[in-house]
Amino acid sequence: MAATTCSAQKIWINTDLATLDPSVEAPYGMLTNHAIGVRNGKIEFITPMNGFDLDRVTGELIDAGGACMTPGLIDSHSHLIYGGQRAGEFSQRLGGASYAEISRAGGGILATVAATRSLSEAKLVEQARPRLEALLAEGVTTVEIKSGYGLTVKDELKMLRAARTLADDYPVRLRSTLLAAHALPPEFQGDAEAYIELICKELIPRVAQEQLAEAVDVFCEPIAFSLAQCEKIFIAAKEAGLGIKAHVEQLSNSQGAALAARFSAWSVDHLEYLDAAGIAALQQSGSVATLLPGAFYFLGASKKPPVEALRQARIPLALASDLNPGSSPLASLRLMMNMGCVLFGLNPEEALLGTTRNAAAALGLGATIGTLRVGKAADMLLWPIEDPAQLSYQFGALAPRQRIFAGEICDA
Ligand code: DI6
Ligand code: FE
Repeated sequence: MAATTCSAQKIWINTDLATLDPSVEAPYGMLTNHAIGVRNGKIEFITPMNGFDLDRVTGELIDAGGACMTPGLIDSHSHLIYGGQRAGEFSQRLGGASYAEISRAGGGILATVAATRSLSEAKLVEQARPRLEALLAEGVTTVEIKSGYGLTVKDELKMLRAARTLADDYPVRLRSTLLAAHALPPEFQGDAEAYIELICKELIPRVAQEQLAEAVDVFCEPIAFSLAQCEKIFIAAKEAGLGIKAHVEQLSNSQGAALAARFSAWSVDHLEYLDAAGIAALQQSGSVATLLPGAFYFLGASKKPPVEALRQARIPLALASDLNPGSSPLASLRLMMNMGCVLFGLNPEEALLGTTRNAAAALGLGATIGTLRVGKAADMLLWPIEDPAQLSYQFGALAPRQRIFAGEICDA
């Protein structure tokens, strides 16, 4: 085999690449004993060590010593900007109250809304720092952050700006999502339609114009917003050129997934109550089904999402943290991979796909991140593992040996 001339800014040699690339026909898209070069923040080449002539290489060489490289992890669903905490509610639930009961009694999301409204953008950023830092330390290189605890034009914009200010301080890609339809704010009690109108006529156009979010999300549940209300929001989001994501079928079967599928949603999330009609609709739309085992676990839910039916229908599955103060105060995507396997029956390869390739698609970023492939962003992790299944199997005492963001090494 002819020697390859390889030129790049940085080249990792002697590494097993879990590419997750569908064109590589091996579990995890594994390419053993390869070299990977990066230039200008992107993957420049991938080549076998066998036939790779070190004398014909230009670039800084980094010997991975046989370690395994994966794409950076992507948390495609989080609410990590918020004020305060809700440990009191946790105790109430342990005493027998349900999440929906607490919510109807004015606690729940509205308690966090009050705390979030009372904080400045700078204070919100400070409170969120440890949560983002925890995700980054375990290998997250892209995070989605939702608004939804402001519920006024001013406070929703404040949350979205806080998300941007926070992310600008770290080597991480941010996707932000407007979730104004998270709960009905107290000022609009008894007039949900007026709030929906405010979201559609004022908030969505403003957020699109100021480029403060890339997508719009809704909480489609009897305790939150109806199908008809969510549809109005999707129409406004489409008109504004924003992506669509949706919290659906978490606490009830409300047919929200089928509605979101009609609008070609990037993702539909939760899905414990998803039925066959919802699955058929997702097959048509190509939307990602995002599972959130943290919320299932933390709320002590018993109904599981229909994983086997989703698998049979070949719907891409993502796993995300849903990091939020009420239903998933769990700042770990790796824990979600473990829970996705143990609680929902994913296999470790599906769990890693769910936090890389399929998570990228859930953010409309399938073309730029999520796999190790020439031309994609060089967001990569070098792990002290022998088998990529360890990333789902083991929790704690396992962190990336090297975290590479846009081609730059940024160890914690
Ligand atoms: N579903 C959830 O699990 C979270 N939001 C949502 O739409 C809960 C948010 C909270 O309780 O603060
Ligand atoms: Fe959520």
